Amino acid sequence: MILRLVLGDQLNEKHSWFQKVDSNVLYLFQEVRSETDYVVHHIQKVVGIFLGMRHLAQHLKEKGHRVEYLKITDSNQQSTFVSNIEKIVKEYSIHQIEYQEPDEFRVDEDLKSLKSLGLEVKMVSAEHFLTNRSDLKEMFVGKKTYLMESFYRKMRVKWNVLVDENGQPLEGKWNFDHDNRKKWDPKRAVPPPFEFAHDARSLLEELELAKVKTMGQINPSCSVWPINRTEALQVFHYFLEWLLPLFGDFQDSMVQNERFLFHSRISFALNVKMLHPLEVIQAVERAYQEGVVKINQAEGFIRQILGWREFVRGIYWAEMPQYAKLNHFNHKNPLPDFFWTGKTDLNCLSQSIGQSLDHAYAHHIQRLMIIGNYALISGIDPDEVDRWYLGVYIDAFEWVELPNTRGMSQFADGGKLATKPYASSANYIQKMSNYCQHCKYNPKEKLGPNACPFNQKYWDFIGRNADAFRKNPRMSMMVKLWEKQNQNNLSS
Ligand code: FAD
Ligand code: DLZ
Ligand code: SF4
Repeated sequence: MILRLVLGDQLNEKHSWFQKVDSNVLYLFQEVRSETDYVVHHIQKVVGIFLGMRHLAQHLKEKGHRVEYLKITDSNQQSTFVSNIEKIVKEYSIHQIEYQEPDEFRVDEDLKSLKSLGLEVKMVSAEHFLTNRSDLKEMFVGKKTYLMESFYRKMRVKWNVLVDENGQPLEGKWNFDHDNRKKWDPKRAVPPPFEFAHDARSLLEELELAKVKTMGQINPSCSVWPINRTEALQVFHYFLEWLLPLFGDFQDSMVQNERFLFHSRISFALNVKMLHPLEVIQAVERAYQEGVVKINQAEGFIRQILGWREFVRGIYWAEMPQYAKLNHFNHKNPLPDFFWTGKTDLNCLSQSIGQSLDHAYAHHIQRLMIIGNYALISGIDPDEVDRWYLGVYIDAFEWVELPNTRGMSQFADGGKLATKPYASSANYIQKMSNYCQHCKYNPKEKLGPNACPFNQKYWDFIGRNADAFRKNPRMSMMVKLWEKQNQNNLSS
């Protein structure tokens, strides 16, 4: 008998494995402590994954497949993937184990150890990504840094997306970012999020019984996160119809009490493979071809998936395992307690962390320019920052979380991924959001009790790294400004 593993982020009912029923194949799903406990996860993330796993297992059973499902409360649980597998191998006289390429280095290493069982062990494609693990490394061999834009152009040509028959970009440009990112219009209404009635009550009791430690809030009967392909497609189609036309315009906006704005919320569905990136990209390209959206909206969205998503995955596999230890600035400060409660007077942080804890979601700019920016300029240890990001977001899996957090946001890789640190004072936050209007601090003040803490922390960050930043053409201007301020302070 063949044992096939289905991991919690491999919920792809369209995988070729499932297209033929074979009574000699046993599919194994495992709810295990090694996965619930490697960080403190958001409760909505654990529930989303477990409901998704349970749904796919049930769907496969109904189609006639043989399925073994280990629940977190089962008494015969061995608590790690490998120890459970060893037990099942004996129980079912398994002669071959197959698994889909795992997305995490840690799990990849664990599953390699299955070879020691003396059976045939085969790793197959997860049939999801648009690049192989090693493609990016090969593309940038001998280079010190990776460049998203050149990678992205190659991907556009390779997958024939928004290019003409000569491989040139449609409408003459590869990147339409300059046409996006408009100022927020306060009179504009945001469509409500698409929601599902899910009954998570018995699962929540099981998680409590098993004493799984989690963070954040959950509504046990209603969720914005899909748990199967049908629901994932509903979220995506809702995005196409109601949100995509304004996605690019307000991509970087941040608005008091608006959690999702015009973002798609498909990252969870993509990362657990309920949706395929190419179907999403091609649907958006079609919306452009049919005149439903302009090129800037379509290209801006496609770049995130065809470009950034594949790019960060390539960096993960090129740089692991050493990437997870990098700490370029040698930051050592602990994560403030308000990351776990959202309770702080800094309104932008209270909004962004608060919604992360309430919904397991914040959009890109909140993650980068509010929460990540604060951690960076405060000198917080990237290990602590990583653990928080890996736990709190519904879409957080290490292959995508780590390069975004440790690399792009904390610059802990010294610039392999980003050409400069994403650090800013209150100036940027005031420009891109209305958070400052609801805050007790003054974004314009640098000193005194009402001064926004982002200002003091930002200039301190520039000052303590002045020597290094002077050599970076994208940062040297800020060092000059910092020197000028110091001179003025000395002479006043
Ligand atoms: P949209 O804004 O609608 O974008 C569409 C899709 O593009 C997303 O669903 C996602 O699949 C893809 N995408 C956009 N930006 C990125 C990016 N930088 N890297 C990879 N894919 C991208 N994304 C995750 O999926 N998991 C993470 O753990 C994660 N951690 C992040 C940490 C930090 C510090 C930052 C700055 C970004 C992180 N991102 C992560 C990227 C991005 O914030 C999320 O993909 C996005 O907010 C998900 O919401 P959405 O589906 O509404 O995205
Ligand atoms: C994130 C997560 C959690 C919380 N629990 C499980 C689990 O119990 N079983 C499982 O198969 N997967 C889980 N996951 C997702 C895994 O962390 C993910 O499948 C691996 O890291 C492979 O990338
Ligand atoms: Fe954030 Fe400062 Fe603006 Fe307050 S004033 S919202 S702390 S940037």
